[in-house]
Amino acid sequence: MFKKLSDLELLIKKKKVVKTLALAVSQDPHSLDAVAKAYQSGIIKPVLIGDREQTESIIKQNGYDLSGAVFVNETDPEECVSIAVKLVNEGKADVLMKGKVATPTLLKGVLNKEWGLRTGTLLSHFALFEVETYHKLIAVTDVAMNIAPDLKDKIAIVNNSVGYLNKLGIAKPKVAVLGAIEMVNENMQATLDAALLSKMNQRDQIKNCIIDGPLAFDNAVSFESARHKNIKSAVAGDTDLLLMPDIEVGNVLYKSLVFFAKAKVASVILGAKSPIVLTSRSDSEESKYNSILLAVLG
Ligand code: COD
Repeated sequence: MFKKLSDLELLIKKKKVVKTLALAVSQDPHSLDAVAKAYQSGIIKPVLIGDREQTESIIKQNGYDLSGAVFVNETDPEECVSIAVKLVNEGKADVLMKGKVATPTLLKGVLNKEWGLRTGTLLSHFALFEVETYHKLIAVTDVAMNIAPDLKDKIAIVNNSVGYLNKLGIAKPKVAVLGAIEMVNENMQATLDAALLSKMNQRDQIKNCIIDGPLAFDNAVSFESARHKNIKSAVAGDTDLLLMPDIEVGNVLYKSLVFFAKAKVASVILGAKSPIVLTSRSDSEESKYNSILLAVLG
């Protein structure tokens, strides 16, 4: 597993990947900053869909070099999403990125039955963190798309993330299914789902990974905590992927890591025809850039 998110850039350069990125509602300084950086690194060819006058003014004010960008002038956000999604659908762009538009507006476009990016599997959010106090990058899912996943959804969410981690070179990622405790409690649905996911993995119903759960957060990320509780697990303390019980837990963990632990992050939506860069307004330019790297590798 990589230790730093900057390792993603080295991998892209090694593979010599260049992708066309469609930015939906492009008049967004933070997104344009990351897009300009990725363009200058030779990783993407940008298509900027939005208010052209405002977009060009931001580019000029900040002195970005986006000389090779294609502009599509459109002032209505929903129409921008529709144009960008259709470009990806028709194979004219490889990566969709959210600009100055609300998350549900973008996701509704992505899920559109006629021209969206559905593939028949559940779409889910995947975030990859670089945390100083952990010995490798650690992925977290789903903190932003599926609100209250049931067992079936959780299987799809694990499969999306494991597939992506396999692509990044981790042949058998270690997956910790989180609960508030490491014991099965019949009143806590998260612990019941976790036990079932572990058993399905043991029986090869969920492949290419090692799943254990329920694990409390401390057991999942610390050998010491697991040893202290006498937990025998191939995952505890060496987790590659944390599966969240629901969006609230996931979102609070994501923001705690960023705000309190100063973690760096990259995030994408998986399960669509191509990865989607969907960062939130509070994410830094660096995390938007890292997310582009992650999507380009998908
Ligand atoms: N994957 C594939 N298909 C889906 C998914 C999914 N994750 N979610 C819904 N669908 C399909 C359904 O099967 C249905 O056919 C259609 O889409 C509409 O389903 P609804 O009515 O449940 O979905 P919507 O359009 O009301 O909402 C979908 C959202 C993704 C917009 C919704 O789940 C949502 O708002 N999620 C949280 C987004 C958010 O605010 N995140 C916070 C970011 S910080």
